[in-house]
Amino acid sequence: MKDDNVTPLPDLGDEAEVSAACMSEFRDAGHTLIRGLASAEEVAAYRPGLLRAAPKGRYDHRPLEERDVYGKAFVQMFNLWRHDAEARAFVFARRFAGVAAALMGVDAVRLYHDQALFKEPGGGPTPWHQDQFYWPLDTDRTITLWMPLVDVTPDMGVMDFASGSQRLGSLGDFAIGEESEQRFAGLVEEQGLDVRSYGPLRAGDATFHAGWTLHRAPGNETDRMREVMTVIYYADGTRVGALDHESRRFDRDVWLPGCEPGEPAASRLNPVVYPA
Ligand SMILES: O=C(O)CCC(=O)C(=O)O
Repeated sequence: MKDDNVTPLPDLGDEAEVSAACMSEFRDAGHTLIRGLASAEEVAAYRPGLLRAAPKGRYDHRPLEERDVYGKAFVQMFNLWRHDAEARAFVFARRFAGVAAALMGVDAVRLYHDQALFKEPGGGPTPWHQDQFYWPLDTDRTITLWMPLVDVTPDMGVMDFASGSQRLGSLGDFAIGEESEQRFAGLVEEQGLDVRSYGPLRAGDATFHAGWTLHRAPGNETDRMREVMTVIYYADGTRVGALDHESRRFDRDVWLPGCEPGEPAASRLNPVVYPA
C-alpha cells in the first residue's frame, strides 16, 4: 500500500559533470574538490538516515580521553549501508560513484566500504598517513570521497593533502599514529611537497583523494561535531593483493570476506556501484 506521508528522498542517480580542472588536479596532485556534489537540500534529506545508521557501525565505544592518537582523531563508524536503506541509497549513489570512476579513468567501480568519520569537539588531529597501507587491493585505482554533512571550517578538521605524493606509491608500513605523523611530516618537508587545504567547505562539497595520497587533518577546536561521510571505491576488475601484515588481513576479513590473494576483489560486500 502506498504511504502518502513518506517524502521520497532526492534522486542521486544522475551523472555529475567533472570539470577538466578537477580531472587534471586529481591526476597531478592526487586529490581534488568538487563543490556542491550534493546540494544542501539533498544532504539535509539524507543526513537523518546516516545519523540513524552511524552508531550501529561504531566499534570503539571508549570515551575520547581513553583513546590513543588514532582513536582521538574521530569516531569511526563503518558500512552504514548495511544498517539503513536511506544510508544505503546515499552510499550507493550513482552520482558519487560516477565521479570516482571519471577521476580514476575507469569504466566501472566497486564499493570497498563506507565510513562516517565524526571528529568530536576537542577531537585530536588526524596524523599524516596513506590509506592504501591498510588495503589489500592489487591496484592503484582506489579513491575516497570525503563529504561533510554540515558546513565545516578548517578549525573543525578539514583535510590537508600533500600534492603529488600519490606518485611515490607505498612509503612504508605505517599505520595511523604518532610514527606515521612524524615520518610523513618529515618526508613532506624533505620532498618540498605542496600541502593543500581547501579551506571552509559546505555540506555536500566533496574532496576525492587517491589511496596513496598523503593526507592529514587538524584537530577539532570548535564545539561543533565535524560530521563527515566517506565512501571508498576501487576499479572493477581489481584483484586481492598480498595479506602481508595484520592490518591488511583485518581489512580482507572485514571488507572482502572470502576473497583470497590473486582472486577478484568482489565479495558480496563490494557491489559494482557504477555503472549502477
Ligand atoms: O577525516 C579525517 O580526519 C581523515 C579522513 C581520512 O583519512 C580518509 O578519509 O582517508
